[in-house]
Amino acid sequence: MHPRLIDIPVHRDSRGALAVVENILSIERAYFLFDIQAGAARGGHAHKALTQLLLVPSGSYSVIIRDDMGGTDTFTMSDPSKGLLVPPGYWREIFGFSSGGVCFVLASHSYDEDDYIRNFEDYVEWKSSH
Ligand code: T46
Repeated sequence: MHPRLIDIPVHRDSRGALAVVENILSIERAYFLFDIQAGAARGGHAHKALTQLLLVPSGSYSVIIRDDMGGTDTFTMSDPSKGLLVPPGYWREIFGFSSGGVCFVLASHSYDEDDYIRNFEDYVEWKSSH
């Protein structure tokens, strides 16, 4: 499975909207990026085993997904009813945060620094054996 946008069901009524993430991935951890400075970039790594769903509860940001073959996909996240499902083994860079932009992440596993590959050459080498 490649990284892809998925629809998040939204229940909207006169009071506003409620979005539900259910039965998409098994979740052990949630975290969010906020107060991101203009021009700052996050990510710049791949995960060996972690599956993530990236959401945008407010504002906007962009994500570049790279694979080891030079393939690149760019996703602009601005719709709370869309999530970016990122399976293990893809390089990602997160940038272009709007003022007040929040990247909310649902993750399949607890934090483990050993799951990160933070150097692109190491990532390409790791992919060649996985
Ligand atoms: C990702 C993007 C979207 C923890 O101690 N626990 C945690 O659960 C996380 C996610 C991070 N940290 C610590 C590790 C670093 O000392 O927080 C610090 C910043 O982490 P990092 O440089 O990895 O942050 P980002 O924004 O580059 O990446 C994060 C996630 O790490 C990553 O999984 O996909 O957000």
